[in-house]
Amino acid sequence: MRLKKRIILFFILMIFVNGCIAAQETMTNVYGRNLQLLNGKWNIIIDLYSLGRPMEIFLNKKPTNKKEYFEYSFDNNTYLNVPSDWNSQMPELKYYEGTIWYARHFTPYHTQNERLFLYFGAVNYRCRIYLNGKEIGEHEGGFTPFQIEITNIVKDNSDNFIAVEVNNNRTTDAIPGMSYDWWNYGGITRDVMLVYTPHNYINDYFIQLDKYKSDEIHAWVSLSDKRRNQQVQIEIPELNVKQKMMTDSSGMAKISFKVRKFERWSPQSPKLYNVVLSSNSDKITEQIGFRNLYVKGEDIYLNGKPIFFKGVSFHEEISQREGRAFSEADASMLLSEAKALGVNIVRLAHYPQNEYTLRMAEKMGIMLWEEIPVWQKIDFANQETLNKADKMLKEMIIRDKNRCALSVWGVANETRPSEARDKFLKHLIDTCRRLDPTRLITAASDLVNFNKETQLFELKDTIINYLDIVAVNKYMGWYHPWPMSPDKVRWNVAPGKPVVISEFGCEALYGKTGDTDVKSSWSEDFQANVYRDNLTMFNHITNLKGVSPWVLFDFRSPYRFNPNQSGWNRKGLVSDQGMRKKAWYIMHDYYQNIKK
Ligand code: GCB
Repeated sequence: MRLKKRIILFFILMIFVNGCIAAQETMTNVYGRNLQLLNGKWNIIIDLYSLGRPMEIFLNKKPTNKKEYFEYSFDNNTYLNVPSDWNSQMPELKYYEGTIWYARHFTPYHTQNERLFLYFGAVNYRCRIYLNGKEIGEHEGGFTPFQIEITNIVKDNSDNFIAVEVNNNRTTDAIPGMSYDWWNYGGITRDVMLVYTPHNYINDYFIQLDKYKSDEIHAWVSLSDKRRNQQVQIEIPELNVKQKMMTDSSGMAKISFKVRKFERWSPQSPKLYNVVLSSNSDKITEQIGFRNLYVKGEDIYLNGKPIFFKGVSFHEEISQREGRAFSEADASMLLSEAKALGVNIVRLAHYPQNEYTLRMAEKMGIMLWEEIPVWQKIDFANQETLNKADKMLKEMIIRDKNRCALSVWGVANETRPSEARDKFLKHLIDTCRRLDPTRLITAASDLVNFNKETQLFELKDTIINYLDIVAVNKYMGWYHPWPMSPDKVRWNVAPGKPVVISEFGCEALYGKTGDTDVKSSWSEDFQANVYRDNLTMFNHITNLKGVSPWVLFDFRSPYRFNPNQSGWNRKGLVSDQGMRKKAWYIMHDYYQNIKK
């Protein structure tokens, strides 16, 4: 009996401890809040053997008498910029995978009327947070935000010490897994901030136009205080909208209302409206666009008209700097080059990118496809891995669901059918539809193959039955030889559904010339020819509703050992130094000639 009691007590304690330690669900629109940025130079300790935790270096002890000494100190004149990866900041960290401790002091300007949260835009890959010597939270997943409430533990208006233990070791149970075709940049790679909110604050909302109807807006707003009968108001001043609603017992208020005469968001005219949400204790503003988006038969419709996705992908990387993109200026650089190519959509490869990038894309009239890094070779049979993927998906949707430019959620890239994989992806698709029934869902597949009997390209993967758009990565002329001349190739892939070519292309070293038929030349001419051939093939894919070449910029990859690559994936239409290759002009012309 006593033992039973003890076991129960242990579990209660565990629930309590875990409940305290895991980071909480993030608030939506953090940049619309009262913020104190903690960016800048942080002291660091490079902890190759991960000894800092057992040594409790987060206590930041200093000798208090002549006999005392400690084998660490953060007052070591060693700094890293936050936000940024660590690899690009010190030559000795270029290939580093392991643990680095970040630490700094801060003083919050906090009053009794407010709650205070620590918010991290992203830390790659896992981290633990310590405030004034106590562990207060942890997070796993390198590309999504998390927050920890510190209202009752922070020292108001005085000095506080924060330490963040960051580790980017690759593990089999992680997402992504053990190897992937991009650089494993470690560190605190996005903004860190203190967020001040009222006690009962608007923690989440979702406001959008009906999927089909052009005059009906749906909105729900959730307050942090989960009580019924609290009044919430939504205003769109430019449209003379002022709607009041009441919360239910879960603290959520819902409403649908008609709006006449307004401009829908589109790539040609990316109109956004100021939306003001208020409750008795809180008020938050942001810009939101409205558009209809759905799939009917083999077509994708934007605002009631069929649209062709003119796409491109990029990693969150500035090639010239050999580092992670992390600022608004970086977002502008990446998106401007995409816009110059003539795209109407960007596939954010292969993970949620900075919120700056999404907001800027929306203003520039670029639709978005966003995905979580379920990128090949994931441990699909592992329930823990599924839990992680599910959490990442939620974190991404919570952050970005109000971006009307966001058109497609991607749940996976190039996975092989199996019972475990199917269960895993179906679970993610269900989560996606539950949290956001409006967006189009896809998963990129590389399983389109030539069937010698039928002489057709076919795709055998039942997961496509659960998707709105069937996305295909196919490198004809590069990884796969042509079985016949490109103009003779015919596809029978997912009839009745829209197909998008989510990757195609070939490697080329900028400035290299060569014969168009010599693959090993790594020449721009060979690459240009591969593009011409693929575009010829696309003309004959009847349900093709979009293409997205891989990739906009040459990017760094530990995967690539050819001397022409030496650590770079050279499939960029633009080189690592920002020079456009011949294939860029072919793609540009192709997009110019598509009117939809
Ligand atoms: C793919 C992957 C992408 C790679 C690309 C390549 O299929 O989705 O992440 O970088 O191929 O270059 O091989």
